[in-house]
Amino acid sequence: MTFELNNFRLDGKIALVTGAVYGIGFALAESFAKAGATIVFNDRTQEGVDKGLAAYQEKGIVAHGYVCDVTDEAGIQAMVKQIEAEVGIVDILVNNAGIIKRVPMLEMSAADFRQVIDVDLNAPFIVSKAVIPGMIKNGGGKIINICSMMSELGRETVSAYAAAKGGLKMLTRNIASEYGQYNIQCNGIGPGYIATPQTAPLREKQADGSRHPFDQFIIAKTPAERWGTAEDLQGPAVFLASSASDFVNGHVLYVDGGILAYIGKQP
Ligand code: NAP
Ligand code: GCO
Repeated sequence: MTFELNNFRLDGKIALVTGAVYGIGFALAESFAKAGATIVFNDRTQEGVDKGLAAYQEKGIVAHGYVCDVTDEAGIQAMVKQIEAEVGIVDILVNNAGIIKRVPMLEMSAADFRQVIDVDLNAPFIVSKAVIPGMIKNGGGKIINICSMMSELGRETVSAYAAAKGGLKMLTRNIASEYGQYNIQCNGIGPGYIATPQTAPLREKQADGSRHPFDQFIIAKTPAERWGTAEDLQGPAVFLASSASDFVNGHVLYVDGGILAYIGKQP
């Protein structure tokens, strides 16, 4: 295929971004809409869906919102069938919905560990399984799994999250391996440390007005010397959702300001 700038466009495509009422999911959906895609998203509550619809409307985006918990396999199967009937077959799936529990492993209950695995790893399996048949029927599709620095690195208190995101990297490679023959590309995006509600506790100002120690730590570990923004992820996501990446498969694209390449600033 000869290169055209239009290769980066998403016109006529239907993109499902899970958990995209705010945060990274919302930013990715916004960029997909700017590239021409029709946006579909879900949240666990009608209140969340309504909040999301209003937020998209504020950006001039007419999105389609569905109430569904990504861990509910029957619910996801029904939601995807409803999307296919009401909007159309999903061309692009972003498995974005995710949680984290920051608890020292010896203090973490097995139930909490399982909940993180359920949302961050089992759910991408469940949602991918629901959309792949339509993609095969459609002649292809794009799946983007939102991985993490913790797909490569560990740190104290995030054992469940790292196990899930490490597994999500391998699920990405396996979907790529199993469904590449149907012109489905499955890749990951590995964000660095991004300023969203999920990381707000790590950036809280201290009582004396100083920066949170973890905030200072991340600045020292990032060559770009800043936290990422959800907008930093938009270009890489549009690339992986577009025909410009049709021969990129099973890859995790780290968008981390250089963290994984860097030993860290000398104190
Ligand atoms: P966030 O601000 O906490 O947003 C997470 C989203 O997922 C929310 O919309 C949440 O909806 C939704 N969600 C959670 N559990 C769900 C479930 N069971 N069913 C449906 N939706 C559910 O997180 P974020 O920072 O935007 O992160 C988004 C993704 O990027 C996550 O997978 C995260 O692990 C990953 N990530 C984040 C960073 C970072 O530094 N922020 C870096 C690397 C990777 P509710 O409002 O209903 O809870
Ligand atoms: C943490 C952070 C990280 C980020 C992200 C980094 O507690 O270490 O929440 O896990 O969310 O995953 O890529």
